[in-house]
Amino acid sequence: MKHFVSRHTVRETLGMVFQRMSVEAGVIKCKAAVLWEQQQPFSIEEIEVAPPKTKEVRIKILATGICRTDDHVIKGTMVSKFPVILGHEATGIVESIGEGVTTVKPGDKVIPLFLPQCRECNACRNPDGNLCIRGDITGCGVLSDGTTRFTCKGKPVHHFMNTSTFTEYTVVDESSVAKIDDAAPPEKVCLIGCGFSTGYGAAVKTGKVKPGSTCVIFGLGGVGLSVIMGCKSAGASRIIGIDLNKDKFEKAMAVGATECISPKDSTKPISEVLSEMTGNNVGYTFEVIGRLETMIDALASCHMNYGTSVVVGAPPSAKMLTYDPMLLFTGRTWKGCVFGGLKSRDDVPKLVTEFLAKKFDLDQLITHVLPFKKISEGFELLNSGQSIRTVLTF
Ligand code: CND
Ligand code: ZN
Repeated sequence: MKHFVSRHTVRETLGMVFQRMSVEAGVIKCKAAVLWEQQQPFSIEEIEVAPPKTKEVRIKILATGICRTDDHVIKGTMVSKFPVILGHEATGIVESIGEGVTTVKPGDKVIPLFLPQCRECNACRNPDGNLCIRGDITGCGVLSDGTTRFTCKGKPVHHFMNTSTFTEYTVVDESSVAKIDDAAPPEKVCLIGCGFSTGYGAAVKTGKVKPGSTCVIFGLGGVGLSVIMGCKSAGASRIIGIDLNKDKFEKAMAVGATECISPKDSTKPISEVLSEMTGNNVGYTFEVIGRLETMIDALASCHMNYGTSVVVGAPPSAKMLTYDPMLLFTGRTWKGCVFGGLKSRDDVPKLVTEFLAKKFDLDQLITHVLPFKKISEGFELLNSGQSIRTVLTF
């Protein structure tokens, strides 16, 4: 009997040691959509996610939206290192935290932030700035210590824009995560992680749209529709949506556009069409596509003297613009913004609270909800012009 007890105790003790080791090692094996190379389909792989290092947070993803920016990497119009885990518009739960993390704890509902807010750099300290120095807009694909937390088949896999949400678990810097209200529905508020905030902020914060003004939005995808919602909430009296795909018009009208046109409907330049439609009174234009030609069209379409044009669409990498400087000489303002000019850690929780208070509706933007493993179907829906936002759930 004594012998049995002691053997049992040894086994128990060993079990406890192994358990402690696995907690200390802390590597999580889970599924992720890995993009091994550009122009290739996603491959759902088992990956290892290392534990969060100092000032890092490991997050279990609950829902993630598909944004055109992810597709820019697949197509090669946005620079990235490969292999990579894309995705930057999500909701999750904090699984564990690294040393020194004070602003979130395990169990918190959070939104990962593709634009961090360190609260220390010049952009963070300036009331008008938001492009935190810790952001990865050049596509390094690593966390702040220069390494990645993802491994697949023995190879390191890169991060994407500090977030990487097409995975069951991710690791982000503490400056790239915002705690949100626990009551927020994950499959909806994930859009506050990119599409909604980018568009809405571009109108209210960057464009500073004035009540009674006329606004024109080039591109009626998830971000463009969110610009419309921002223009409407700022009190614009005329909101004109522009898209080549007329199927987008119905949704645009439903979220606040007063009329919609296709550039194909006239042989005249779109700036002339808009000038005629409005009696030469377009106050604000927004380019929400990511094409050089439409950036110039949008600039030329706002009033030559007091108009403001905002570049929201992600510019194709390594491409240059040539334009007539007279467009600016006469007084137009030309701006751009990342994440709608918003300060991510401050503004994301506020927008979630406003959503819960029904100040705006995200349902209009979500056309499809699919299980995570159907990610490729989600991208097909985007590329065939059928979806606004597809949300993947885990
Ligand atoms: P999505 O592709 O859903 O929408 C673009 C819309 O533009 C579609 O409805 C197209 O039919 C339409 N379109 C395409 N070409 C033309 C054209 N020549 N003339 C008129 N309409 C056209 O994209 P999204 O809404 O997800 O994103 C829009 C852009 O915003 C995209 O470039 C994305 O990368 C960028 C973006 C920027 C930021 C930021 O922080 N600035 C954040 N997220 C996305
Ligand atoms: Zn995005």
